[in-house]
Amino acid sequence: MDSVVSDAAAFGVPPLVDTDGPVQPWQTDPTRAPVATKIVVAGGFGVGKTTLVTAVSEITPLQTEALMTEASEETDDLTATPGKLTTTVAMDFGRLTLDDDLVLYLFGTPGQQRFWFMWDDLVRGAIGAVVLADTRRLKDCWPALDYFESCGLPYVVAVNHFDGSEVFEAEDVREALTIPAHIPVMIMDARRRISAIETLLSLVGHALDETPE
Ligand SMILES: Nc1nc2c(ncn2[C@@H]2O[C@H](COP(=O)(O)OP(=O)(O)OP(=O)(O)O)[C@@H](O)[C@H]2O)c(=O)[nH]1
Ligand SMILES: [Mg+2]
Repeated sequence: MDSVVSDAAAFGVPPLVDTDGPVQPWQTDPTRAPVATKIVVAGGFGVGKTTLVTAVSEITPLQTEALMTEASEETDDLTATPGKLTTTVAMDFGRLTLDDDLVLYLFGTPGQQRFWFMWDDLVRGAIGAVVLADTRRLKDCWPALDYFESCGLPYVVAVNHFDGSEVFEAEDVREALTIPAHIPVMIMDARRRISAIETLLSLVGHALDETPE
């Protein structure tokens, strides 16, 4: 028996296609089954998680940004990112097709500590995580590193150099965070699509090395 997809095509039912973003080859060809993978983008508060998902997503990303008010002055330190007006209160969601039939579904975590309880749900089924780090606030990424170490999820570390921050080599950051040699650490600009995609590719490669089946 033919697949449900080709039966639907025989009855003139259009294939399932997003109305948003460019149509990908795997969306219109019923013979192709893309490999869908889930990736988590984590790290401390205001380190560039939403920026990364937005920069690479080929669909309009789902965002759950809330305006920051004086009420959070005591808990949210904006010294490093004075221009930041909003914060993620649930998650970011975006999609990126690599090599035509590898589809990455990207889930950005909320950075504020009071929303960390959501991480357990966000990481379920993920193949790996990108941990973003800002060299001015390196300790802010420790909770994410600890979290992925303890749950055994493969991760890479991506250093997001903010304007005016001192520029470090990836190996300096590895040493400062005591990241084991087999885990990729790279310098990235979350605002630049190509740079962010390189990070995601590195994670996919690392996740395959760690869990080849
Ligand atoms: N210079 C520079 N600025 C960046 C970079 N990435 C993000 N930003 C800026 O940093 C600010 C914070 O970015 P967000 O993407 O909202 O950070 P976030 O990690 O999602 O923040 P929360 O969800 O609140 O934890 C924004 O104003 C971005 O424009 C970068 O690579 N370089
Ligand atoms: Mg965010």
